[in-house]
Order: sequence, then structure tokens, then C-alpha cells
Amino acid sequence: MAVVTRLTWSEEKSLEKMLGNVSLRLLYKSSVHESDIHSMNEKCTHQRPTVTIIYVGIGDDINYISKITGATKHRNSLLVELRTYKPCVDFVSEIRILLLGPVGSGKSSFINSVKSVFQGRLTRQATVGSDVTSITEQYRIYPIKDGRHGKYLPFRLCDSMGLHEKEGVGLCMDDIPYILKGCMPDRYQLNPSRPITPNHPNFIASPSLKDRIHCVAYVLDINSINDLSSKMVAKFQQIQKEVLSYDTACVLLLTKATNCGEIFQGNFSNMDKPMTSQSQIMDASKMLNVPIYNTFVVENYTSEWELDPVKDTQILFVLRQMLRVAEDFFEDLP
Ligand SMILES: Nc1nc2c(ncn2[C@@H]2O[C@H](COP(=O)(O)OP(=O)(O)OP(=O)(O)O)[C@@H](O)[C@H]2O)c(=O)[nH]1
Ligand SMILES: [Mg+2]
Repeated sequence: MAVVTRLTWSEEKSLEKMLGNVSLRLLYKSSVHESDIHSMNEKCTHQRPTVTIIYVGIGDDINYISKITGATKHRNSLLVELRTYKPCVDFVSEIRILLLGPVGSGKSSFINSVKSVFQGRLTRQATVGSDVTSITEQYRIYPIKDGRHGKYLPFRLCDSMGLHEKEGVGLCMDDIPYILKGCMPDRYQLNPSRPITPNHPNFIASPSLKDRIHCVAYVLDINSINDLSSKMVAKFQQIQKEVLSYDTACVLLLTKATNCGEIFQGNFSNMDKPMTSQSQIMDASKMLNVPIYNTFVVENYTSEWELDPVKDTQILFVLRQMLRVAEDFFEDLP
């Protein structure tokens, strides 16, 4: 087969013009030469500067490209909004969001996901894993940095030990009011059977409004909603009463969704494999008594190497909604 370019004469000329009036010569064509990166390298190294042209097919590829382009635009506008975000009241410099949920529901992974989007690369600062008891054993208040050398953004994500249906395992229920009020210091070593006391040397005795939790996110694995034991549901109800008594805003975050992009666009059709459905989301919202408009789905970064604009968009959208819900809390203050 002849080694001739697929570019039309005018495409070739405009490419040459774009590159600074150079003259192009075809060195390698994957349909003629061996179609692997090594043979391409062999043909093209020790040559003058080279240009690689990749043709994408029509159909699925076009849909994929338009999906990624749309998501990238949306992601970038959410990033701009969150980078310039300021709490609506002067007396609170930053919003604190607490993640509460069963062991292994994806709380720490969500924090890593948010941090990653702002860093522009995947970071795994919060320890993540799978065990019957919680992997997270310290109470952590994570700041979010805009880029590796950027400023800190005015919101923090608070990570805690996972809840467990058994007493004496997982986050101690008596710790929750102290966390909500802002008495618990960063890096406090949680003890499932012994709550923090005001005698602890780092106990924050007189927390101000800025130290307290402004929004609680109940985090649940969407695939295990129907497996929640009655004891766990009872624990949630107890926590919700507590949260309500402090007038703290709350949202429900459903993790491990499988088709976030589609859900995000309100597209629940065209599902040829078992995927997260609208009814799963509605069941979870009813079970925890959190309105559907404050119920969000997310697919955290877990084993990926690179960021994905569709995932980024979903993660930033959820974060933006959490901040909006927290702002409603301030509006309601006496
Ligand atoms: N597929 C998938 N896996 C997830 C997602 N989020 C978390 N995981 C996985 O679920 C497991 C638990 O995640 P963690 O982030 O450690 O959960 P956690 O709620 O912090 O758990 P504890 O600290 O033990 O209470 C890990 O193996 C994660 O990789 C998600 O959205 N999708
Ligand atoms: Mg954790």
C-alpha cells in the first residue's frame, strides 16, 4: 500500500501554514507500517520535528468527544465559581462540612476526590480502604488548596470514623454533639467506646460559629441502601435528631454510583447493564428523610491514575450544592 497521506491538499496546506510555513513529509502511517508505538518511534526518531495526526471515527467517538468537551466546560465554570467563592456572612471565614456515614461508605474517598480536582491531579491524602471496622480513626479537618502552590479555599471537609451498627464499634455517638459544636480538635484520636471529654488538653471549650459544622453530609454506598440494618437506620435517626437540634443543614451523598454522567444529565434511559437507578436514589432519600433536591450521587476517584472531566464535574457540583445548603443555614440564624 502506498504511503500517501489521508489529508486533503487544502488540509495539508493549512497545517503547514499553522506550523509556520513548514513543509511536511509523511514518515509513518499506521495502516501501512506496523501499527504499534515502537515502530512509529523507530521511524520518527532522529528526524526533524514531527507531527502526529490521529483520526477519530464518527458515531460513538463523536458522542464521546462532545460529552468530554461539554463536561470540561462545565467543570471549568464550576471551578471558577468555587475558586472565587466567599461565605455570604462576614463572621464566618470558612464553611465546614462534616461527612458522616457507615464504615466504608466512601467518606475519605470523597475528600480525596475534591482535593484531587482542585490540585489538578489525583491525590490520596486521606487514608482509604476496606475493613469491617473504620479505616479512619482520627477526626480530621481537611483544608482544600487551590492548586499545589495556590491559596486555601474558604471551605473545609471534616472526616470522621465510620458508623457501625454495634455499640462500642465505629464512631462513638456521644462524640457527635461535640463534633457538631466544633469542640473536637483536628487529629483527635477517636475511641469507639470513650467519647472526648472537656478535660482533654486540646478540647475546644468555647468554639465560635466558625468552628462548628455548617453542613452534615450523610454518606451512603448507593448499592447497600437495602442492606442497612434496622440498628444502623436507628443510629441515623438518632444522629438526625442531634443535627436538627443544632439547626445544622444536611444533605445525603450517595457514593459508588455507576453511571453518574447519565444521572447528572437526568438521563436514566439506555441502561443495558445493572446501573444506579432513579428509584434507588428516591428510596435512599425517603429512608433518611432528606429531600430529593438535597440528595446527590457521586462516583469517587478510587483506582484511577488520571482525572476525568465528567467525574470532576459531578464532584464539584456536589460540593457547590453543599455550600449552598450551608449558606441557607446562615440565612436562618437569629
Ligand atoms: N467503586 C467505588 N468505590 C468506592 C467509591 N468510594 C469509595 N470506594 C471504595 O470503598 C472503600 C472504602 O472507601 P473509604 O473512602 O475508605 O470509605 P470511608 O467511608 O472513609 O471508610 P471508613 O473510614 O472505614 O469509615 C475503598 O475501597 C474505596 O476505594 C466510589 O464512589 N466508587
Ligand atoms: Mg475513612
